Amino acid sequence: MATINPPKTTSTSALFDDLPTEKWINLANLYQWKGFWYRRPHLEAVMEARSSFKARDEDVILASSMKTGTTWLKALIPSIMDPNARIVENSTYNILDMPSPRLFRTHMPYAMLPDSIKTSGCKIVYITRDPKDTVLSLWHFMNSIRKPEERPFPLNEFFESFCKGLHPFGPFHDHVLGYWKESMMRPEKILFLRYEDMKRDTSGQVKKLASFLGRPFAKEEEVAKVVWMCSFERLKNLEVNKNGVEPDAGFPKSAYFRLGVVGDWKNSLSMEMKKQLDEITCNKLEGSGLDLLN
Ligand code: PAP
Repeated sequence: MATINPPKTTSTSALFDDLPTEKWINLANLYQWKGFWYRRPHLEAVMEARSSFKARDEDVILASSMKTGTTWLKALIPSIMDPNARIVENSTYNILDMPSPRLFRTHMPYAMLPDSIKTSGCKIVYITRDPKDTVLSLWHFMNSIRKPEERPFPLNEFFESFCKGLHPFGPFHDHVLGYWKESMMRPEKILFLRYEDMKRDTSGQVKKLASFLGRPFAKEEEVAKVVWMCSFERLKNLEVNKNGVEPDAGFPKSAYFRLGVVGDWKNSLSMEMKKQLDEITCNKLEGSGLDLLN
């Protein structure tokens, strides 16, 4: 599955001087553009995609904010579209040469997607998760690239930053709401999934996903096979995921398969943190009809 990351054609350097910028957990500068925060290479890719990406009607776009279940769906979608498909991890692909159906993944907010994705017949699958588990998953993930002699990022600061919406592709809640509202208006265009539903009723959600993609299963055994092929236990124990390194950003592959459960926040977030983030979530989602809390 490729990233929506076409080759650069224009210079965007001058623009960055004028954008609001903040330091994120002592690690990277984030730039704010049209209401969302990005690391510079991500924002450059978003801008390039907006100016040059041309969606095809047969494309499938997997969208999410960070650490909400993308890796799981990156396995499920190709398995459903083509049972013999292998997951491609190569963002240097020439996307113009890719045969249809092309499968893409992106963390772009809905409002920032290239127009052709919104107006063509392509389908979007969005996955989200309780923000308490999301922030904790992101914290562990960022710690996975710390050197052994370095201490973990302070959880308090990391959490506060997340609550303020200051994290790559944040604010989290605005990201979720963008796709949620659109999925309500165009359910045939956007399938909105929650990680918790996927864990509770994996077969049911996988069948729903397959029907949405126009590839409904003929037999129950096929569902069971895809569910097993893409299960956390199986993927985590593949040699490539135990020892490989993600080519673009250099993260160990094992960091993408940490625990894979619902409610791990209870082991690390204090009750004050839970209250604070739940309140933000309730306020932000009020009246939307969406419930994210576990
Ligand atoms: P990304 O934003 O870097 O792509 P993403 O795959 O969305 O990350 O999220 C990673 C989370 O999904 C991890 O959660 P955890 O930190 O709470 O454990 C990871 O363990 C979980 N995950 C990865 N693959 C699967 C899977 N096959 N089934 C269930 N959960 C999974």
